Amino acid sequence: MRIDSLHISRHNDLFLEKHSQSFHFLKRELSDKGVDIESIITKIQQFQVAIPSWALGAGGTRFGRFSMGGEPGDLFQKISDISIINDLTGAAGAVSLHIPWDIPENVSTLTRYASECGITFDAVNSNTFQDQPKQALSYKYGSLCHTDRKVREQAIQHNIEVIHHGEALGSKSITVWLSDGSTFPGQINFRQALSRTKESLQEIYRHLPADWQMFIEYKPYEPQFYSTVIQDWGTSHLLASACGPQAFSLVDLGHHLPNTNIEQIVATLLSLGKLGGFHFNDSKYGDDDLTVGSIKPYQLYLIFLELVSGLADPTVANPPISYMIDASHNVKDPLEDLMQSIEAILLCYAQALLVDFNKLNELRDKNEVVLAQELIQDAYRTDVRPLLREARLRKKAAFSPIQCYRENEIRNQLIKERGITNKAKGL
Ligand code: PSV
Ligand code: MN
Repeated sequence: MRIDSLHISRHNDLFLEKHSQSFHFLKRELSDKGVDIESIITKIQQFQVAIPSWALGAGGTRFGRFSMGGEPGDLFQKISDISIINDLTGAAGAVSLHIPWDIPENVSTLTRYASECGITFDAVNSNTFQDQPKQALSYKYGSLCHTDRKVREQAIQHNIEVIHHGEALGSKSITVWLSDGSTFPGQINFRQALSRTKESLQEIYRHLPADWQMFIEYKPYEPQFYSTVIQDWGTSHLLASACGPQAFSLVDLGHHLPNTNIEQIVATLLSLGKLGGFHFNDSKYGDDDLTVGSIKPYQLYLIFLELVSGLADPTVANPPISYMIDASHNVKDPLEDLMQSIEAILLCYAQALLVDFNKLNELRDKNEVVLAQELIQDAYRTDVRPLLREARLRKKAAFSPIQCYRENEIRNQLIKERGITNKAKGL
């Protein structure tokens, strides 16, 4: 289903007067500080984050799964759900597919439908962390790192097929996340596993179309609990460099050990020109995949400071970053949760855009610790919600996406349309 633009404009009308007051108040305040508010609004309007095809149903844990009803049963319905999020927020115009969870059948009808919905195809994701029903060889002991050449070849072939699916849809990148590693000391030879993984990735890279990028994720543990072959950004960078200029590292916020300084990793990868992709989520303990900004919003802001200043720095030769939300959970309506994540991302982005980085660097050069900290905290403590609302109103998206979603009883309509018990594929 699509959301009627009339419903959005009716919703917006209710807020226009109040919004105008708070927007103009903030505009005056920021203009007095020398902030170019129009360029910030344009940047907010342009910011896009892809939605994964696996985040639209109830996520569940290994202990249970609680559906909210009306889950999308196929790829068309998933794209339709993303178009609802995009119509309401104006910031989610792309889908990221995980294959084989979502094998695109009837490609021409699918791409036509997606374009009618205003949705494009972002990175395609391969899956060699699960065995599929008719698969010849098992990934129980790894895929690209496997000791058996035939298993490695099967996994390489799968990645090549994923690239072909992506080409048919108009994707321009593949994301590789491996669960390869070991659960007990002594299980694998670290050096050989790394070297086999490198050779396998290089083979996949040889099949990458000239205008494509390959993103390599890292993760310190889970589902393997003693070691993972690509445990950290350094290993991911080493492998991306060994593949070539079209290969990059991907930072997933949940893929770090507690207290890791992720913003510094972002800065380092940017200075190497090797930050390709970003998976947003939040975590309290491990790879919790919680709503973005729900646990550590200040960390997210510090990351955005590095993204904004790094990408604006003419000495940094990094391509545009591919952003995606990689969250999943059990207790919320996923569409509402994704809209909360989008809001959290844009808030930190807007706050980072307020910072005068020339001034910040002057303070840093003079070792003005207190003033440098004050400068970044001042931006973080600014309520930039009127800027986000203004950006949405100008795009004809909703003043308050979640409220508009509720007013229009979208979930109930989806339940009527699709039923209460259907289950989204994936995970
Ligand atoms: C792994 O934890 C991960 O972050 C990778 O991006 C996967 O492809 C995704 O989650 C879905 O399992
Ligand atoms: Mn991820």
